[in-house]
Amino acid sequence: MSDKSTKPEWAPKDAGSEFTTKVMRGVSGGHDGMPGQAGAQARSAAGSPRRRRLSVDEYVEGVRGGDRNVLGQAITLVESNALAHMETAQEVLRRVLPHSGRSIRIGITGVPGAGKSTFIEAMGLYLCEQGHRVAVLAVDPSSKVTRGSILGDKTRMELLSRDERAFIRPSPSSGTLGGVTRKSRETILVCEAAGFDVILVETVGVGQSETTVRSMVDFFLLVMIAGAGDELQGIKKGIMELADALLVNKADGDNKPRAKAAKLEYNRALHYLAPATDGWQTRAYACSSLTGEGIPEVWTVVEDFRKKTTDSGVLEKRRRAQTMDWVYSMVEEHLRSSFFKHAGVERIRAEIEHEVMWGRIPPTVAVQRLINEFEGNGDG
Ligand SMILES: Nc1nc2c(ncn2[C@@H]2O[C@H](COP(=O)(O)OP(=O)(O)O)[C@@H](O)[C@H]2O)c(=O)[nH]1
Ligand SMILES: [Mg+2]
Repeated sequence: MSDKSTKPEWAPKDAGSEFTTKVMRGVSGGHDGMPGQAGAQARSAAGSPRRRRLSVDEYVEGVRGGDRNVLGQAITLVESNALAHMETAQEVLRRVLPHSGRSIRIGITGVPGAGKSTFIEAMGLYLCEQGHRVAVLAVDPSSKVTRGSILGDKTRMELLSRDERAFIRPSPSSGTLGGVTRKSRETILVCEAAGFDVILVETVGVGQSETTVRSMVDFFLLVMIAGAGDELQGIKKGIMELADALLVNKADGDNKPRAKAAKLEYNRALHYLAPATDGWQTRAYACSSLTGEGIPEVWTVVEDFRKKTTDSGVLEKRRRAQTMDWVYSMVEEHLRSSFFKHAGVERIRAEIEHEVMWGRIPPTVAVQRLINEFEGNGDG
């Protein structure tokens, strides 16, 4: 920017002193208000002090041409929370959208240590050999500045990350699940436009992230280990009911018989559960991500799923519903944030909270007063 002021670049040109936000020099595109630590890492890794910002055309052509460097930058752009980037990001997304969607999106969940990352590497390498192009993303709502535990995983996906046909992207750093969700969904679209035909999404955080990842993928895989009790694995009926396949991993060495037994047991249990996908029976399988045994069979299951759900129209219906969910969850997120940022709401909040906590007004009255404030005067 030629403007030497420290006003943020998204401020209107004639903005006066009401814009109290200042831009720190030398910091470009931080994440969630964290002055770009991730960006700084990326820049030093790339060995260049500060990249020239690309034009929309350059982003789109780079992504479509499979330029990994530009793809990485495009994802950083859509992950950015800076308003100045959002406009470009949305334009890039709009342009790549017609080229997206031509992939199978697979979510992978399971407790830490189950072997998700190891499985992804084994599956990813197998798929690359089969001529596929594989993008690996992680969704970790708990990762804030450090970009999460996937950093440790990346070293485990060493072989895959060196493969030209694969692309590995760690979790976007963000404080909110909603933020992470938006970014991950948009990242999926960008990867698809770049020609990746298999998208593997690893849930890294435990708990809330399963439903989130389920809501952005076609096929959902629950990775488990034999021997550990179900409770230990955090496996609740609810999570099993989200899965299109259960995979007992580490079926190797001494553990092999136990893994086979666990597979049978899960298959029995699955009879009593509602399937996650219409017209598809969820089953348990066993594999070893270490030896690769059973990995091709898992892929056969995914292909079978894809064929069946494509023919029945269930896949398309799911994707349309997911897109609409996405729209409304973004609307909700927007409303929530404008509510809490609203000047009037901010002004009366403490007092109302106090009154509710001390039992002076019922919660319904508190809600009414907050909403009246929010809707009544638009000075926020
Ligand atoms: N024996 C055996 N070990 C495995 C297998 N898959 C993963 N592991 C090991 O289990 C540990 C956790 O794996 P990781 O992929 O990081 O699990 P994640 O937390 O679910 O991503 C690592 O030490 C892996 O080497 C497998 O199929 N067999
Ligand atoms: Mg992992």
